[in-house]
Amino acid sequence: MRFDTVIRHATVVTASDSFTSDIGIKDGRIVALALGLTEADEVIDATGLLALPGGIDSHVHLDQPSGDGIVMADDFASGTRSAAIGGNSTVLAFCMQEKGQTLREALKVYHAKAENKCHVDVAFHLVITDPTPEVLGQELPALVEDGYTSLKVFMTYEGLRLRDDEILATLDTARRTGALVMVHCENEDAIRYLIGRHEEEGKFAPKFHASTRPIAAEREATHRALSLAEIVDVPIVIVHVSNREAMEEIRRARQRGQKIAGETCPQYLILTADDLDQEALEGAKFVCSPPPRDKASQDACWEGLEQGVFDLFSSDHCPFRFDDAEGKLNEKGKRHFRWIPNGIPGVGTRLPILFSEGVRKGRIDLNQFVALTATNHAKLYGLYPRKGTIAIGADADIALWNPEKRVTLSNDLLQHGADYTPYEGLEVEGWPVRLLVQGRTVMQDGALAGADQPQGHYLPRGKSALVRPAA
Ligand code: DUC
Ligand code: ZN
Ligand code: ZN
Repeated sequence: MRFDTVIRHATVVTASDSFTSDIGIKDGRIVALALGLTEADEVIDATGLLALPGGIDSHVHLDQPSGDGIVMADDFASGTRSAAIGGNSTVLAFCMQEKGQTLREALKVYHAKAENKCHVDVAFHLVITDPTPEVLGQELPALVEDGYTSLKVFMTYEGLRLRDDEILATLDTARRTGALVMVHCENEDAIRYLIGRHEEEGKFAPKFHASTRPIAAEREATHRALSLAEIVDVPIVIVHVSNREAMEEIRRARQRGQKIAGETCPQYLILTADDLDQEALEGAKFVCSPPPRDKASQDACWEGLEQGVFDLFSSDHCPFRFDDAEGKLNEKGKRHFRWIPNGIPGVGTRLPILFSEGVRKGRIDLNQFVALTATNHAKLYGLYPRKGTIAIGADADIALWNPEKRVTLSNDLLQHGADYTPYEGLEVEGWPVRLLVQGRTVMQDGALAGADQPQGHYLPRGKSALVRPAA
């Protein structure tokens, strides 16, 4: 057979195996894994490189409305560009329902935002902010059938948070339809109370973002979300876990027999609350929710990754420019932490950070790396086996990594829309040097290939591997 592309002499790594093979690609798919493949229009010599499934970042915010006068730093073009630079072939972005809006209307808006802009493949999670009987009873079941098989609910943020009875109703719809619910777990009332107390005490600096969102507020909400899921008998994903106490709630729920997925993110391995405590509002660069904690919490998150409490390692890329009146340093944000938009950029740095700090430092092995960054995302969000692995018939989404390349992270490399990276100056070992998405080279040596013609596809999805077939 003559292939479109052959990758030769690669060390192929999947979530379960590592082996030497050539990879034959035809019509965007992997069609052969064997030694001695040569007949191809294009031959890529991967001697000394690892061939990993392209990263799947299942927690990315792009072009999302973020409050009066605030503009998210990445649209679908710049966000997926940075994703490609960082070795990702697929991102799952959020489609935020505005209050009063139907989900179909929201999807129309987000499809338009993404159309002809994406450098990698994309899919959408629905964010449910207005769970009316029509939304839960009619729209959502139809949308799940149409391939929108996951949704997110918030327990914090006025205007976004759902009450417990609304969460229960949403979970019940998920159970009936086979959707997977992601939950942002922080206790809004406790946070409100603490913000009020901080205001009385004249505490307005960025560092107080962290002290108004303590571990107990995350742990309590995590426990409550897990209890609500138990009551309805439905699997959920606890997203962006920042500390041991929330992680242990997941472990205990699993021991009770619940089907739960857990996610953590680079910020909880690398940053601490001390990063928010800096001169000249510099701390605003690190404001995200839940906030980074302390060294013991970092160690706990590593333990969760090593021991499989966490299935997912995602970026929670939610970028705002720092030195910008529409970003972190907006007029109100300069005076009070509660107006600093929550979120940090990270889609371009997620994989190198876990590769370097995790694999190269011996905390996890390469197969765990692949599971945590690609395969589990595909399985949990209904993209497997088309995505997330290197196998016959899968999309040819392949990241070629130089495992020894040393890079000092800097904002210029990442090509996102933010004017900073929270990881400036961090040295990493291991770097993605080439990325194929559905057989096309999209990134090579830190630059986009064919940048003028984004060719990422929208991906309708099947149901999560965590979801049992409806009884
Ligand atoms: N939750 C997220 O998932 N991302 C950014 C901000 C937030 O609160
Ligand atoms: Zn969240
Ligand atoms: Zn998020």
